[in-house]
Amino acid sequence: MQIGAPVEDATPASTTDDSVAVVTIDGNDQMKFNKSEIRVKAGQKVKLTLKHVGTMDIKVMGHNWVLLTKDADMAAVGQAAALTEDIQHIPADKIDQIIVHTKMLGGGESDTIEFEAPAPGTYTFMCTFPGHYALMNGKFIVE
Ligand SMILES: [Cu+2]
Repeated sequence: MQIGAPVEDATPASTTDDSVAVVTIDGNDQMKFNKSEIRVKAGQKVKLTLKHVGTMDIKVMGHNWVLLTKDADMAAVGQAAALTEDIQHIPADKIDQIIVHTKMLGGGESDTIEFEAPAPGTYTFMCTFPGHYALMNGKFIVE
């Protein structure tokens, strides 16, 4: 290093590289997600935003985005979630089958979560609002 040379500004690490997967998924008043498949790469940080693009109330048409473990039983999680009193509908007795989840949202709301992509494989995502998982589910693929 030259003595007297101007000090260069530190270059910030790029945040637009492959280390972050930015994902947006919508849920609507027709009880549908707008994506049935989400692909990310192993080792990526996932920044996922769920948007409820409808107008219905959380108590009538709430949506969340719940990522299940590889060996989870979606129907069992969905049925347990329907029995929970809490509006979040995250069943305490099935929490070991859930990797990560957003908040439950009503129309017009959104929530962003960040998590590390799990090991490569195919996972299931779902909405745990009572009665929604049969229509509101999809594959989360880690390549
Ligand atoms: Cu839903």
